[in-house]
Amino acid sequence: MNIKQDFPILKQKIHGKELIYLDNSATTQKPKQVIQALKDYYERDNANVHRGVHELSMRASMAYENAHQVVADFINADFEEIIFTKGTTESLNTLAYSLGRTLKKDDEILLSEMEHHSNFVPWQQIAKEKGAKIKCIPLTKDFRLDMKAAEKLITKKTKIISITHCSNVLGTINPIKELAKKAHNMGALLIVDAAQSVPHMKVDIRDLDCDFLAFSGHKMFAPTGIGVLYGKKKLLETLQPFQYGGGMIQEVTLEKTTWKELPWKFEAGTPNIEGAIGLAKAIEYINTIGMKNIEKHNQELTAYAIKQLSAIKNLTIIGPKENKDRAAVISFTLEGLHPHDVGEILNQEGIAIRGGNHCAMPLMTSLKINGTNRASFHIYNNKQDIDALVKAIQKAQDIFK
Ligand code: C6P
Repeated sequence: MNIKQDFPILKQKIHGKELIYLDNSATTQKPKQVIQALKDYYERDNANVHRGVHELSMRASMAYENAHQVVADFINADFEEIIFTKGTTESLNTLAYSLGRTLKKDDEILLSEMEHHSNFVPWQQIAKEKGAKIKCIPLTKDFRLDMKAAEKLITKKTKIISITHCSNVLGTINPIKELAKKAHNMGALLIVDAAQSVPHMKVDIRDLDCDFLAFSGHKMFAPTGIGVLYGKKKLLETLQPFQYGGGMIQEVTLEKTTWKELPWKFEAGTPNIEGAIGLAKAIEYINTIGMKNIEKHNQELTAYAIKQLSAIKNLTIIGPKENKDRAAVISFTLEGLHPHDVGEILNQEGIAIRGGNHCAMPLMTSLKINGTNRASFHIYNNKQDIDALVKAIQKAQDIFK
């Protein structure tokens, strides 16, 4: 199967060189199947959803509802438990606002040092408002969560634990099942930031037993502006909506308003219909290749990349070196070179990687570094891409010698 052929954008040259796209943790490229689904929708079915009895509105509504079911099946949830948002960031902010309202002074929210700003700042802000406290699980020397420290940090005061499933900087995959058990033993809720895991591995919310889970469509071949908030039905039923408006109302009187049933209660306003349709198509695309095959391909590439990069002089990998519980995200620093300079040289070679703090400043502080370069792989990458990366890094080292 030549996967690269499914991605029209990859056919171009950058600065006269074949484009090698290694910035998949930022966003993935879109296969022609997803692009075609968006075109078909606008050429055939475009209408607002749940607001008309005309043919187009019914078609759009059916496609939009079907997308909820496709996502539910993908992560082993129920239809009512899938709320569409504009991405992981909005999903986590929704929780910080809705769940945050229930917090009291001196309640504790447990995060980790490797959180993305989207899973850090919303909690920090709501904690400030409520007089609650933020605690952070530190890292071990091999870039994993310090579970011994976590054990001590999870107490009766802990009300919410919100942790990334996979670090967007380190590639570390965290022991969510273990954290869920510890959280529930203390009566706390476990939220999972799955922005970097759902696109790369089978995620089953019942197996993980998390209470909420957030992810973005654009990191898994779907358009930007569509994301998911999964929540256990019994918890979503008790939560207050984050936004109010059309589409989520059962009845409004001068005195009070009642909400529609789940998931619509949390989807105020005209939703991102094309995004939802694109996400359903992207999941169909993933299922056709098979998540197990994707996982295997990405693991093999990661192992190869770690081996090749480790052989480069003055290069330090910032993340676990072994392949177990680690994803296709490799951060590295180069002695004496600024990540942006490296990124610029690689760009001249047609290679797209990311450099900087990756929206994870608390992690940079904990590691005592300003930033890293980061190469992240997906299904259309191959060993030749990694060989080209290695060559370009060596060129950057030669230039800045
Ligand atoms: N990380 C990266 O290059 P949004 O932007 O809402 O789709 O996702 C936010 C987010 C939340 N958690 C994690 C672990 C993430 O990696 C991201 C997005 C991108 O690493 C853009 S900063």
